[in-house]
Amino acid sequence: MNAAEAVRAKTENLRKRIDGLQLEGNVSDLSIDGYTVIRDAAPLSFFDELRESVLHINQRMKGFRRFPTNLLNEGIVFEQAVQLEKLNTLYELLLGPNFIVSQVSASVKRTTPKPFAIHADMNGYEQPFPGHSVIATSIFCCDEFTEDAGATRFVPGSHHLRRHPVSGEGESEAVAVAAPAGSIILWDGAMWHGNCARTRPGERVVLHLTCNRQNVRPIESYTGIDPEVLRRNPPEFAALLGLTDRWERREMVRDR
Ligand SMILES: O=C(O)CCC(=O)C(=O)O
Repeated sequence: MNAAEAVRAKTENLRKRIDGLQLEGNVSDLSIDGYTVIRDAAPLSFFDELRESVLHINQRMKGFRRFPTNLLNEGIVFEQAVQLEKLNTLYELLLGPNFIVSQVSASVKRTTPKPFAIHADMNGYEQPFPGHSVIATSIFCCDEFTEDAGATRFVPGSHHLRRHPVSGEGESEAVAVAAPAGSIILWDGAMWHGNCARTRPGERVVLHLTCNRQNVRPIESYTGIDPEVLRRNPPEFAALLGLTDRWERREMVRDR
C-alpha cells in the first residue's frame, strides 16, 4: 500500500467509526463552532466514580489551590477516562491517529463571583497557530453545566482566528455551554474559552483531559545526558536540548 492509499484507508476507517457511533453532529459542531458536547460517552456510574475520586484527591490535597495533574496514578477510573471510544474518535478527527495524552487534571469549582478568563489552550504556541488542530481539550462534567453552575464558556468560531485573544478580548462574546451531568465537552485548542462565575451553591467537579499531536518531536531524548556536558555549557545549551521545557517530562509524583 502506498502512502496515499494508507491515508485514504485511515480516513475511511475514521468515517465508518464516526457513522457507527453517530458522531456526525459533533463533527459538524467542531468544524463550525470549535467545540461540542458529547453525550453517552460513558455510563453515569463512571461519572459518579470520577466525581468521588476527584473529591477524594481534593480532600487529600486540602482543597488544591492549583489543578492537580498527572492523575493517571490515581485509579482505574482515570485510566478509563483516556480510553473512551466516542471521545477518542473525535480526538482522532482533530489530532490524527497518533494523538497522545498531554495532561490529565481535575478541578472543583465552588460558589465564587470569579469567572475564569478567556484564553486559548495553545500553550507555548507562537502566532499564527497552524491551520489544523494540534491540541484539543475535553472536560468531563460530573455535575450539570449551566451558566449559574459555572459552566465553561466559549466564543463560537474563534478557533478560525488561529491566534490567542489579547487581554479582555472575547469576554463579552463568550456563551455558557449547557450540558447535563455525564457529558463530555471537547474543543479545539485554538478555541477562546474560560468559565462562568458559579453563583449557585455546591460544587462543579470535572476532569480536564488535554491531548496533542505527536508529529513534531525530537528523535533523541537528552534527559540522560552527562551532567558534566551541561555544566560546561551555557544555560541556552540545555534549552536547545528541550531540558528547560516547562511541560516536557514532568515526573509523575504523588503528594502522599
Ligand atoms: O473549567 C472550565 O470550564 C474551563 C477550563 C479551561 O479553561 C481549560 O481547561 O483550559
